[in-house]
Amino acid sequence: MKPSPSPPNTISSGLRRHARALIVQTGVLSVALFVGQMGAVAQTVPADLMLTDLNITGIDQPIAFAEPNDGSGRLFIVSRTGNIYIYRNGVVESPEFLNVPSSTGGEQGLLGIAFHPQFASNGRFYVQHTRPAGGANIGTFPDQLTVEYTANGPDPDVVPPATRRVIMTVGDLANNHNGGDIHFGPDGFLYISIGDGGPQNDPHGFAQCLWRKPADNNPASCASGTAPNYALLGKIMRIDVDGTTASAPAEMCGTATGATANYRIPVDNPHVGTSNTCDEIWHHGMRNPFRFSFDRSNGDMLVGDVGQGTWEEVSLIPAADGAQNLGWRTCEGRQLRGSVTVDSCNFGLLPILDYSHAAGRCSITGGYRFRGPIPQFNGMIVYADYCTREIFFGRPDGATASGWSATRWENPPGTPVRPASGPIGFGEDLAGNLYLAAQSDQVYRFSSATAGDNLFANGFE
Ligand SMILES: [Ca+2]
Ligand SMILES: [Ca+2]
Repeated sequence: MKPSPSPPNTISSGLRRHARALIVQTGVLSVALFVGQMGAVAQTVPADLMLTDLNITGIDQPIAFAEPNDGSGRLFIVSRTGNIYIYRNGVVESPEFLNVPSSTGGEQGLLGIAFHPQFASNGRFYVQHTRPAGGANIGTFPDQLTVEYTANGPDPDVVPPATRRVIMTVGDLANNHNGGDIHFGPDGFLYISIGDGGPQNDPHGFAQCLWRKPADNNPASCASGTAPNYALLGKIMRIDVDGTTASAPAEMCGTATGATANYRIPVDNPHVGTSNTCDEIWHHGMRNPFRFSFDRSNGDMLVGDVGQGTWEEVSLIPAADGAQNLGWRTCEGRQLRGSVTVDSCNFGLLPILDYSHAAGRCSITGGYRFRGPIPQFNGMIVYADYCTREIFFGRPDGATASGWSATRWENPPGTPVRPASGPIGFGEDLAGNLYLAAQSDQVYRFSSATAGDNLFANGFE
């Protein structure tokens, strides 16, 4: 039977299973969730909150984590230099789950992983990575690719590379600002972040352009011109990977026009039905949305957008609230780009939290809204700075212009809690435990001996 585009708000049987699991978890956590929703004073940092080093060795630049809801107890850890590992029973297993050959210069590499909501039955998962050297690329630098693999077969701990299918291709012009995070939303659609292409100050104005655009150093020319045309840079995309499109129309910008696309456009995407707007786009106006996440309790999206030279920012976007413009390159944080005048930006969606490059800070990683088994910590937004290695906790305060404020994690007071090297990724397991990956191959877990953090140690199925 020929598949048809998924209607909005329809939940497949597999997703219903997933939804039931979430309801079970929500029920157990209901007291903590209620407290979290009370707002300003609910979230506190347990005095014994720790950044526990899992003493993992042999993973080169861990950057992303994911746990499929398949009962296997496997946590998957992505190495930026191209491998995906299985972590189970406290051990990194050998051989690796899969190698994805990738370019790794600058910020390129294997950057994210997402398991299909029905992975337990269909074996499908998705990665975002930079094409290895030697391929035919759209731009002057290797393309950013969204790729599917299938883990079915006699040994599901190893993936046949031949199951690879390219889903989406985005051209690039520099080795930085590749975004690269990838997650399924609670609606069952796949979301992918990509930066403005680089190198600095979005010279071509891709982030504010919703259409195919030449690299002409003219942000005002948001129109299809002489090929190659760039699109989808500086955006978060939303696509349906449960079907194909036989002949991609021009409004599908992540595949060649007229070719078979290995995805469909959700019918309620915000730019469907308007001309000269790429239909994959969910949000736009970002510089480098290097890491984003979904709040597992309510589906809100949290975007950490890396700033230029002055401000780093975190935006919180309500679930299903598409078509947001996060303001880059007009604004940086809650300010005009490069301005030190606080709250000088009145363009686009303002971030709930930002911080300046004072005191050596340089680049945001994260974050997540903590929903794991440490009840006092529930609802806290967690993010980190790559250069200073400081970790910040954000919470609603009902007082500042954004309604949110953040504090640096210190223990003892005055001494920041830091990973041993620059933080480059966060991730959750099925129980909501939060992990932090650091540049020089460390993996940490947020834990609290007294706050019941083993409550869901074996998952909630
Ligand atoms: Ca780039
Ligand atoms: Ca359109």
